[in-house]
Amino acid sequence: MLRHLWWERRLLIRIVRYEETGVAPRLGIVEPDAPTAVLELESDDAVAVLQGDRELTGRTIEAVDAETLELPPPFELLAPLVPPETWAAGVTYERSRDARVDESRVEARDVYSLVYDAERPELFLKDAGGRRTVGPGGTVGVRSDASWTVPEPELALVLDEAGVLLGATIGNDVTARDVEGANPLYLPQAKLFAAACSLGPAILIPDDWSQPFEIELRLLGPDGEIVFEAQTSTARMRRSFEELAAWLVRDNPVPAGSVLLTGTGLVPPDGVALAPGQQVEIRIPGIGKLVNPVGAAADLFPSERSKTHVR
Ligand code: DO4
Ligand code: MG
Repeated sequence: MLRHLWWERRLLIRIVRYEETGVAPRLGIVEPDAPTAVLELESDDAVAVLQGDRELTGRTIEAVDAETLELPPPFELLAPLVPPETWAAGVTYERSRDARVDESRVEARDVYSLVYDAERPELFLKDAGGRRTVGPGGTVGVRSDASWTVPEPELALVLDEAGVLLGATIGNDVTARDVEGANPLYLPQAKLFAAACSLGPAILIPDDWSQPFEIELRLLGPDGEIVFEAQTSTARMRRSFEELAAWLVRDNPVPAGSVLLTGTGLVPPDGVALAPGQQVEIRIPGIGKLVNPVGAAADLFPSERSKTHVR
């Protein structure tokens, strides 16, 4: 099933964004039949490209790897777009509900069970203007006042202003679970800090949104040892992508090109916490592999990480 999905999805269009030293970022299409060939696009407007503006310049760049889509120097792969807003859905998988109930240190644990079953989903703002977001290879952050930070591998939807699904990429909703567990009102502090979000490596334009996506997580230690690995499928989500997008844009002027993370179904065991020196790898067959080292959030303010900031 997995291989079948991969085969079907590899023939679909994927969009990447990259820069060449000293030149403004460009967009490219990964050649469906040759998954390391990046065909440069005339347009630098990701929404227009997702909506069909796909004129090519004629230049091709060979990626180093078909999954990470890493590019050779002087090119650098960036997050596939700079979302004006990045939103996230929460508690869309049973695994996420159970983990949050367990982590809660106050008598508010019911909120997670209630929202899992409710008609209205949990939706929260994760970032604006890409200020807290890094792309492929960028370092994701761990806040200094948290002791239990985890990666949250999620399918990320790119939306137009009406909430129509334009494409899908990989997102990491990095979360300070001890901050979240201390009190649900601390959610913005548990979720928003320097480099708390990662997107990439490509935006896939699926031809059938009803097909589930497999999501694989691997957390590697400083010597490359596997600290944790697991996989899930969006088939385990309690809500559909369209349902989440419709709730998000209801009476809410979300700009085109905004991203909606769809929730995590992969939660590491309680003893596992992100730490500088580790590396997070998230793979979604058909989209690619998003790889990010882990560092201290305090060192990752936009001015200090201009190379990795989504820009
Ligand atoms: O309610 C807290 C956030 C949940 C979340 O981010 C998730 O389920 O992915
Ligand atoms: Mg999440």
